[in-house]
Amino acid sequence: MRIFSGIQPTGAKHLGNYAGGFRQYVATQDLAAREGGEAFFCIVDLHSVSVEYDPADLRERTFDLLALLVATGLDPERSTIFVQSHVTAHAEANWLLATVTSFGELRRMTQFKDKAEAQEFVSAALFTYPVLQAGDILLYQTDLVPVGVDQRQHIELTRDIAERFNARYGETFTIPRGVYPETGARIQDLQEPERKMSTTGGTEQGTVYLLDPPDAIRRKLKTAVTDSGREIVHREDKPGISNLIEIMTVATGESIPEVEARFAGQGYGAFKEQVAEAVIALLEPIQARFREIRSDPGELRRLLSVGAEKARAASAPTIEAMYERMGFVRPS
Ligand code: AQP
Repeated sequence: MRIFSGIQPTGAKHLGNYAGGFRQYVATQDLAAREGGEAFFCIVDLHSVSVEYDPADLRERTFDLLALLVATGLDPERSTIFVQSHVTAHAEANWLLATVTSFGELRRMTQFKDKAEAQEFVSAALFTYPVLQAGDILLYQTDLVPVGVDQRQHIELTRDIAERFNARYGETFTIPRGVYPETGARIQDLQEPERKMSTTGGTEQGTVYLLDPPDAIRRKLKTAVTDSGREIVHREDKPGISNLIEIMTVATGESIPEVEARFAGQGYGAFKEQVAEAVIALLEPIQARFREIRSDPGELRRLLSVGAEKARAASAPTIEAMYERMGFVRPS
């Protein structure tokens, strides 16, 4: 069994990324170990440059993200953690797969539409982003892709691209399946609970960053938008409280009914305080590990070169098969 997921190094990582990403990476790393499989986690720096960014910032954030992946529980001995641009097969697969992806498919991607609206300069890279993502996944003959539900449309497109390539050139790719968490698959912005918590599109006060100090977390949760009424229940007409309940499940591992039962009859104010304390308890040990790991750049560089080597070896047979089946003359 092969697991693959990617995460962008730009921007400060938030609780939504933890719920749909980091937390699931650790769980699937364990699953891969139990099943005798392999897990690959990729810092997708090529994706990050599809929107405006600062090169110096990208460099620092790449190391930050590596440290955070390890601090949240990934083990570089058991999983392959690597940087996308260190494995050139990703850029090559992007071009080859673009030939079996239609303009119409890419135009329908809601992430492109949302992000394009927010950009002054809409790059061609932002438009073709899902093709690069499909290549990331398919190069590793991936079975499972742990992600948040915001990525569902891209995963479906990846499956379509893989099926089309297989039909046209012969069986080449495993058809991957998205893995979405039962709760916390889409954490919403605390200030605007109808929008997802996001690096580029959210509000500062409504976004809990994984490296936020406890006071900031308390302040953000305290001012979280709630709904009318008093009941602490997970219901469609209560997006604010439902979001806080989901955050509580992510922080403590409880189910939604367990959180509802524990806080039945209590007011919103007390509940928000308890959610803040649970998030702080979750993040404090992660932050301490992060600081320790991040302070050793030599070790981080070593981890990256080990990861790149493993990822190159794992992806090489697939990119070679793609070239062969598409009729390219290969160097002897
Ligand atoms: N709000 C969210 N709830 C649950 N999961 C989420 N993910 C992102 N937001 C939420 C999941 O995090 C993983 C990494 O996503 P990414 O590489 O796209 O990182 P990002 O750019 O920091 O994510 P954002 O905030 O979603 O960025 P923008 O603003 O660019 O749209 C993925 O598995 C994703 O599903």
